[in-house]
Amino acid sequence: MTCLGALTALLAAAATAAVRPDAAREVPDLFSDDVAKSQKLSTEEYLAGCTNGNYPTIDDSAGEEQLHQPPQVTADRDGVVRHVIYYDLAYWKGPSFDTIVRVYNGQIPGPTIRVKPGQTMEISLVNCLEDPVGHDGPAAHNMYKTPNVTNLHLHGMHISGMAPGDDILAKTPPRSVYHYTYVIDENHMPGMAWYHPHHHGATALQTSQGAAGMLLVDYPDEYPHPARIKDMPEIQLMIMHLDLEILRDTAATAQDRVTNWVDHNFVITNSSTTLTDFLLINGQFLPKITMEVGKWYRWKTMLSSVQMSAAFESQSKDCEFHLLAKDGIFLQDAPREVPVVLHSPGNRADLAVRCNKVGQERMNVTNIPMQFVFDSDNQFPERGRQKTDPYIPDLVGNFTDPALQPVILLVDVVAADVAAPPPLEPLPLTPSMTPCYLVDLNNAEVDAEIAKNVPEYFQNRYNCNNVDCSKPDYADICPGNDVGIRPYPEGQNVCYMYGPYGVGGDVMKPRPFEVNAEGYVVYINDYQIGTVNEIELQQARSHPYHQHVNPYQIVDIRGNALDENGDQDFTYPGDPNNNPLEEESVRIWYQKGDWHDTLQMPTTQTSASFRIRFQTDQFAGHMIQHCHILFHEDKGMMSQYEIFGAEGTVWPKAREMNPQCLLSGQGFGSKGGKGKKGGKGNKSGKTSERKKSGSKKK
Ligand SMILES: [Cu+2]
Repeated sequence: MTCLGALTALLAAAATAAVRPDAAREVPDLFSDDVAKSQKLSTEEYLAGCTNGNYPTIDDSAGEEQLHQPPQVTADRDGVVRHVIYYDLAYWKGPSFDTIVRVYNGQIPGPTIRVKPGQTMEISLVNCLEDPVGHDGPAAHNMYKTPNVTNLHLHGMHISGMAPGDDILAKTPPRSVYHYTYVIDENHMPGMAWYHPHHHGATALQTSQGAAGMLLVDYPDEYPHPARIKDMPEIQLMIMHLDLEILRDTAATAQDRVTNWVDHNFVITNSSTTLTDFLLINGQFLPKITMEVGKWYRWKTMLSSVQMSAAFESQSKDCEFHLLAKDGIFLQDAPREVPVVLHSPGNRADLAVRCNKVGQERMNVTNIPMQFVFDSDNQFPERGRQKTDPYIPDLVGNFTDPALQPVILLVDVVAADVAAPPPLEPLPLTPSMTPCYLVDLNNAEVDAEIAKNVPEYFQNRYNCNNVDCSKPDYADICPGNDVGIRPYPEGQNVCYMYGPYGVGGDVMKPRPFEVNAEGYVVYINDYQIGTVNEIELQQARSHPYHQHVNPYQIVDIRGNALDENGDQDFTYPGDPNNNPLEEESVRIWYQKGDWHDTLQMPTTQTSASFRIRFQTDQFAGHMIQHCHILFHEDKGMMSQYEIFGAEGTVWPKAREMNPQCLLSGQGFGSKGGKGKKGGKGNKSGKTSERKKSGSKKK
């Protein structure tokens, strides 16, 4: 029923981090057995499992308590992971105040869903909320809206972006059920993903209340990991940022009448802290874990934040962090010793951790400089001189501000009976452990392949600004435009990426996320399936770039020095001899060759850029991309690429790059052989005609 390795690890972890004994609510068991679970019920039957006004209380008011682990959901006997997610209200007693939240299954975070490569997941999302939906209609487009409409996104999974899979354009209105089916390929990289709502206009409001959970792709038994890695006790740490004051604005605009956020008076009723803006772990304020001295543990950390970035380190340096994977993809040079653990919103880290001195150790928030001042009237008032002092609170992407909350986690390091294990040996990702969609794309042969497929590199740049119809840049989105994009009223603050189509940021044409009567048609670029492609992420420090469906590899990191006037050169690509990552801990964390699905650069250099490469592997259709500051996404900083061609097509050269890489359909540990769709190149597949879309401009 469950992965034995995972179960062993969980049992081992149970001594240090108990599965929540006081779960706010038992999820109703609608099914008598696994066979019954495979059947779909009626909408009424699912809704009968909602709390229907009888809200549970989640009590996280106490600080410095033992960390709870979320409940774990695993596959049924037939290898299908089935789960019902109730999106419903709960009363949350926080460390400083109480409030009403919308959460998954009455818990913060939601249950951890565990799946293995080759399995299928069937998730029924039950929206227990009632009408009205809140602010809606054309005027609400690219604004905070419809807080009671929801959907589900599996962040970090290499799966189809089309229904009934990870289609984030699908909607689940109040009192309805949506059935997702996700097919996970045999060659899917085991690692960490997570799930959260992704209904445009309500993504930030919904996710930031605690509606999020971990999704772990477990290692198959055959995975050739050393036993010492497999047997490390696992500790799941979902770091969450909750800032009531920011959410109050969002809730007001969205006409949220369900929570009490709009009218919340910020009276501190609980005694663990007086902060109303804090980082929680698994919903708890400053929780505590216990570790035996010298023993290795597997920390699975992630940041479910809609705005703030976070970094932490061991205060006394008596705990070691060895990074194994980022964003669910194993490092080529694992384990990589890292002095600081870094997360932008949505990032995950898989770490081997040990503490070497008995006593209490603190995990301290660090002060990595990256400041970006929002000032939409005067875009860059301090261009090149943005190390402002005093620190301005209206920032995005800060990894910083230890003054806000200096410590996020306590570790009680206790004496152990057994001798400490020896240091970790190198754990390189061997060729036979690499899925073909993750082969190294960092060489000249690939350059030639890219040049063939992409005449011009696509440049991605994001921005937020007030619409100014006196400027020609805004012509396309102002009233009277002729390109089929909704006109925005003068002065509306809108977020966007730059266009035009197929080119991106080299021409200053704002392209907010757009719909029209025929559906979502404002693609920003298209890619042929089964090819390698490159994107330059410009001004990459300000907005974490997240891409659905296909993860990407960092192939270049560039910056530009300041000139004698203190101004920054905004020429792209930047200077190859200028690494903009000023801090050593940051340079260790972000390296050429690393894979990510969400990427932001902690630097003070405004014009710093990354180049990324990815394969358009297997999945045709929509590939969404957006800023993972979800407030920006809701305001339009989102777009989609179209991947055209025959579903199932893979890059034919992957096996030339790495003859042992795992093809689609080929499981880990299998001895060579062909996958079920093995070797199907873009020449052998039947190429579908590209969809016409009205607002495309080339
Ligand atoms: Cu952003």
